Amino acid sequence: MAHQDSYLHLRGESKYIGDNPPPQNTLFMSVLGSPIGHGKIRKIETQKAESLEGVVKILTHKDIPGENQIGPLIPDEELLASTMVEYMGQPIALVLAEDKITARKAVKEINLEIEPLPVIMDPVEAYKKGEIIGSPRTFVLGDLEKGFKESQVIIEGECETGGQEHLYLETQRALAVPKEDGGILLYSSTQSPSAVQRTVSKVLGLPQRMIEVDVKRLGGGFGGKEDQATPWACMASLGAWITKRPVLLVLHRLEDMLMTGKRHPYKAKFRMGLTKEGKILAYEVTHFQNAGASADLSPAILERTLFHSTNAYFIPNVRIHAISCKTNQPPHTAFRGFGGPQGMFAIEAAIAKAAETLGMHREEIQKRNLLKEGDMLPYGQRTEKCHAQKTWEALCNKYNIQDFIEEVHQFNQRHLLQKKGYAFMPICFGISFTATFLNQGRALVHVYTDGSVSISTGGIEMGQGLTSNLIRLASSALGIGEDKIQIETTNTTRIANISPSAASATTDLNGHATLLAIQEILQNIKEVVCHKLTLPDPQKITIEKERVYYNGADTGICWQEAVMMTYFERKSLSAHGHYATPHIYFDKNREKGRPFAYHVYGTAFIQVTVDILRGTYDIDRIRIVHDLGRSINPVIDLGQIEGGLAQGLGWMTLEELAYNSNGKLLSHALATYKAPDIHFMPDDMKVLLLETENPVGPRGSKAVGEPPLMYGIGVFFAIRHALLAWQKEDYPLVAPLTPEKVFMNLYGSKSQKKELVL
Ligand code: MTE
Ligand code: LUZ
Ligand code: MOS
Repeated sequence: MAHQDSYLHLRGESKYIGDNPPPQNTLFMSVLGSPIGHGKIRKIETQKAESLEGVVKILTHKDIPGENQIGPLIPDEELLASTMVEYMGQPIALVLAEDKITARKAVKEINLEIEPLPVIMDPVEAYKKGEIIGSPRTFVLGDLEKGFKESQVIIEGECETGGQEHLYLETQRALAVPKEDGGILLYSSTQSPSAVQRTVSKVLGLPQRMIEVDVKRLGGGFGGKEDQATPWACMASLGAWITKRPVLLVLHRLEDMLMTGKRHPYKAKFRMGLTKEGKILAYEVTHFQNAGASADLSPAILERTLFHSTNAYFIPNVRIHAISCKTNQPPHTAFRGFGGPQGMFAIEAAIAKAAETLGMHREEIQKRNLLKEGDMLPYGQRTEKCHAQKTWEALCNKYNIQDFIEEVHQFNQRHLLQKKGYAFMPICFGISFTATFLNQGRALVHVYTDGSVSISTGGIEMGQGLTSNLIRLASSALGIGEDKIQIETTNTTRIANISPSAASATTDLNGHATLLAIQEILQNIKEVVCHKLTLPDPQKITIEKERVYYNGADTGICWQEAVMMTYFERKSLSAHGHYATPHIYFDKNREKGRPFAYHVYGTAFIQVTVDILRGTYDIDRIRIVHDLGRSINPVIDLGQIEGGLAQGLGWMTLEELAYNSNGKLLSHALATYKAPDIHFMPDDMKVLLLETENPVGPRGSKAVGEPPLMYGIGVFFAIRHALLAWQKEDYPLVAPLTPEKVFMNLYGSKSQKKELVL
């Protein structure tokens, strides 16, 4: 089954907010962001802008009828800045105009007087000044000091990862339409309709029931719309509530890149103790998260960093410490992996350093310490159905990796101006929201009298293929064709209190809920059929290919007839399913529990060639063995693996957010921010979907959305490996490793560099 939207997408026919002509009388909104990174607002003068022809109204914090507060976890974020601005681009005022161009023009005519204050861009500097968000967290396993005492080698070091722009194709946007009762019908490009509903209700001072949020699909979210679709929806709603006219707000790409938060940059300090054979006995790490100017989801993201700090390895003695640091960058937010990748990068960096100190291959240490069945993770959960070693071995055997490694060594002996490098990258990613209460999903299923089916869930289609997965699951549960099933928009009046479509758990939660609702309807149908045909046991009814069987024998009744019978018997053909992931909990006081329903495992092999003259590089080949459970739809899953991988590769290599010292983002356009394209991906790429058991997933499937991103981390160490083949040196463990940085690593520093002699 192809991706449900593929034909529409390819033909450019899929609809997004703002694609259809806006409703009559619609006003266009434009946002004035702070021109500086930190300062005290002295004056906001709007008269001149307001007098422009076509401008209807200018809104500031004073126009907010409810609370000027949108922080999702900690109330530390204003919708519109009142007295202080804390990052460049922070929204201050809104223009409502009869057309888009006038709205944009008027923004420039608003006069601001802001007294500048010092800007902090570095998390460690913020930490030293006491600028932290929430409380630092610490996970402990075993006895760290004892582990270090028993170690034969101890290494320490520092590493750094950069931020990442989400670069969803569809920028942030919302259309707010006033309803007759004073409420708002809101079309928002959000991963979290209930977060939008909740926050708009707070900002407008209206009950949640008066805010209806409807989402058809997103042109990508990648975490960037888990929480940060909310402010724009609030702004459009504020405009609609005040003017009683529909309001459309669509961010320009430049505005989106300047104003929204990104993946959190991190710095980390680590210490690792090992035996001479490479067994890791102790690991200590402190993560400094660059949270930006307000909390947003940072505390939850910090938590996932803690959970994933030992990646796919068992380490008996561990101390993980993590601090969220407040800086003058936009509030950084969810991004595929949600803090996990940053935690995993640090241990991979430590292993690289350890290997270089011990004179071993990195993969020897990786392999020796891979998780096994029943191993204890630092947060108190033991591995169950652990496939860390299995995916590693399957990778080596299936793809003859040893041959590639030979090839790399031989190539490096023969070539001076080019060096090859490789890296293995195992992953272990926990599936479930770490905030246990979010692990719930709901579905509303209707069967119409013609036998066609309508399904609403809390899940959002953002390109990841949720719609296709739900259709597949429903079609096989009902025993009817995929063409009979329709997935509706996600709407807060049909499904309430929705958890964000995030944490890779959308199909798990909403798929299970859909299956529960379907079971309830099928029960009614089966009982009616048995009653009508005077058969004793409804459980013996099955439906396959739209025909009804009893005990395996055709009853002569088809799906649609069974549906009609049920209707005439006045039994319900609709049901609401509610699913909550079983057996998960976490005790934050002890920092122990069983937070994840299961883990996803996999191993990647990445090989690169570095041009030693220019610092440029190519990815030669990638091999991946990925643990998928029983795939609902391999085409979708493969797309997720390749897409996630590409994003991970980009994060580690090309994608660099450059700020100046005043907090201005310099790389705020696609001319200056380079994301990987199809040419950057290796021509030679193979993925093996390893079928494994997962009793917890719908139809035995496993979540796939985020984990593959972390395979991309391997490319950093593959490039480093090639650099080491040129010259052994303690290269900085700083990502992204852009071609410029590679060049500077090769020739840039004052230390004695090997001279290139031809
Ligand atoms: N794939 C596409 N095409 N577009 C997206 O926005 N988001 C990613 C991933 N894959 C995303 C995507 C992120 S961050 C998550 S959490 C999951 O999809 C969310 O969907 P799922 O829970 O259905 O996997
Ligand atoms: N969002 C969230 C997430 O609120 N909690 C999580 O654990 C999570 N994990 C991944 C992505 N988004
Ligand atoms: Mo994904 S970062 O959980 O939206």
